Amino acid sequence: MCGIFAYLNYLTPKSRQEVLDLLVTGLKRLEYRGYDSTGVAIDSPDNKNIVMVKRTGKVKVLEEAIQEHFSGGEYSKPVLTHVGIAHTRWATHGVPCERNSHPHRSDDGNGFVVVHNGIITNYNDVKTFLAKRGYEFESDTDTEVFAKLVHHLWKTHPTYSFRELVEQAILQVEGAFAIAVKSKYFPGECVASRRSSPLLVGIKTKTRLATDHIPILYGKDIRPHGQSRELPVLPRSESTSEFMPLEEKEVEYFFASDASAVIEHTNRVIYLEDDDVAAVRDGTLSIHRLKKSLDDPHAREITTLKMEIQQIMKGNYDYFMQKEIFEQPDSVVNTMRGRVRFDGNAIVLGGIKDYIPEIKRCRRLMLIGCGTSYHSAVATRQLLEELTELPVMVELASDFLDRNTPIFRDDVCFFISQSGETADTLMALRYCKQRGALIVGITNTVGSSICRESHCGVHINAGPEIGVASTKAYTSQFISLVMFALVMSEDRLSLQQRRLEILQALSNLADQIRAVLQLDSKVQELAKDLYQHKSLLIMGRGYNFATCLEGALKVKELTYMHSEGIMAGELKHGPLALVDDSMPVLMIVLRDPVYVKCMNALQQVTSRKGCPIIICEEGDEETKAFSSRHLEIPRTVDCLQGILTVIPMQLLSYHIAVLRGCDVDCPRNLAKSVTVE
Ligand code: G6Q
Ligand code: GLU
Repeated sequence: MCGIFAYLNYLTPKSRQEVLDLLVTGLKRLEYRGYDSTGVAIDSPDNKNIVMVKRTGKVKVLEEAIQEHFSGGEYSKPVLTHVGIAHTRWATHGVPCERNSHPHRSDDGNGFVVVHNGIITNYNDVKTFLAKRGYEFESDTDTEVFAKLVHHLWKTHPTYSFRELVEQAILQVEGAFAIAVKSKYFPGECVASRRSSPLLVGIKTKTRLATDHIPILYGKDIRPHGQSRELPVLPRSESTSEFMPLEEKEVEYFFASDASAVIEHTNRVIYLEDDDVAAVRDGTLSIHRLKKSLDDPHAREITTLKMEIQQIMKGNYDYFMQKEIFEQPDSVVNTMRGRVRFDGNAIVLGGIKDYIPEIKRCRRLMLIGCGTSYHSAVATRQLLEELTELPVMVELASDFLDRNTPIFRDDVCFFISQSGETADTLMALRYCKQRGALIVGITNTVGSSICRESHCGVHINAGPEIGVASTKAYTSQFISLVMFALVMSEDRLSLQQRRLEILQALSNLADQIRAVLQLDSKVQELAKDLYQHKSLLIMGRGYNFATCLEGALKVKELTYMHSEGIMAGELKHGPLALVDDSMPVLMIVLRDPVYVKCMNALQQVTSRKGCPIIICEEGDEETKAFSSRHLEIPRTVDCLQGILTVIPMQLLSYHIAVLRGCDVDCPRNLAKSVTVE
């Protein structure tokens, strides 16, 4: 996830300096979406070229560079019509550095420049195709192929319009993206599109628009995505007419990843849909579709925003944590995107594929992390043991170091960390590396220390997590480790049935997470019962033990209540003494191989007058009968249950924190990235 912002002023004089200010302010509003590097592109003062400024780090650094090099003189002279594009990056391919920052360009002459949000999953194929035609690449990003592809199409089809060139390029790329493109060959024009990443167009005019609808235009070259790798150029699209949505000519357009960047300029926006191509030419906006489907509306509506900036940044959510919980149907898909092929039942983890033979020969797997990241290791250990048939050790980084744990050259050590900067995890990594082990990083932050110091790794692609309490990173770490287990078992005949079952369940996961999120108001009611208590015990076993630990961590850190995750098998060895009719207890009892044992634990609790809240499977009347308070979750394969059971725990801790008046996004005494031991 990152931020795209583009600004087009048509017959509305603005100096380049003003344009740059606008672009920088737009980026600042989007910075919460991703912030490892930034960049802008505007026309050069002689209008013959495109000037780009890029910086690693926050928008502030870019702003300072712009103030230093691009103010005064020619930059303060007004220009009637101009296009500027800008980007704040959250790297997925290539470390954060100036070279990898957007905009990316098509050639030395900056013919076409592109800002992109998301991932182009077939970028390697496109790169190979273009490399054969003489294109040289200067960054490690997936994005660069897009700029060069448009350039290639422009060279081979000189009569195509800017919009048609971008359309043709879009037809050749796979993955999730929002893009905005600027070109020195098409001054005053901007083309933008999206597929699975948000993008909207803000419209500012002096007087009210004549219409609230922009009709959709279709080309005739209707073809499903990704059919061809040979990049044949399709018949040119034939859109009948360009629609004039405006009564007057002076107009300003804003293309942005979300409304927070445009609201201070205009409240009139069009939310683009997947595969819409929005093009502005001669001040006229037109929206085109690559593909016609029966239920398409005839027009895109101009919506009037009624929200404040602060609200929009968090969407309709009150807190970033809440937003991140609700993003999980998308973030889990992003983790799998371009890696899991549900049609062919194949999984490719590009970042570790060359190391798989070495990993298969190892003596044991070690999973090391802290806090929530450690819990993702606990959650997937059983499946890793089953599918890799290797011993799997799960370690808290601090304890692992305290013990001077023996490590051997044929160990494979996974370091799991959302930030990639946690000091304990990083030191454990260095300790293992010195002893010759293979180091695999599982992080959410490309270019972080753990990323850089690992031999290979998996980027979880959950998008930036702002709330200190980790939520979507946990479910994405979980899925990354499950994907690794699936890769390791690819050639084991005896495990094929099991693998298919898991793949099938992965394909349903996003919908099932959506269904669990529907429990929100029910969870809120439960929070009302609990928030004045001092303690909450969370019990479960097997695949759900990790949810108990993670749920208890969430409750502790957000609500400052005591909470403990208890392995149900251990109840009678001590914790049962805590249970009475007033102790709040939550139990996870699902229909999996440990169901009978969980039912025993449930009976032990209820016979001590405990009145647990039960998380059980939809329609499981027998289990529900044990308590009047339950949360039913959809059925999935045992090893993925932990993803569905942790979500009610995230919601519960969130609601209790709100009821107790705690600072949800920044709990006391905690920091997002723990860079001290
Ligand atoms: C939990 C916290 C915390 C976090 C650890 C490890 O809600 O976010 O427990 O998981 O501090 O952080 P990294 O995953 O960034 O290494
Ligand atoms: N995949 C692109 C990159 O790594 C875009 C990432 C983003 O959304 O910021 O540069």
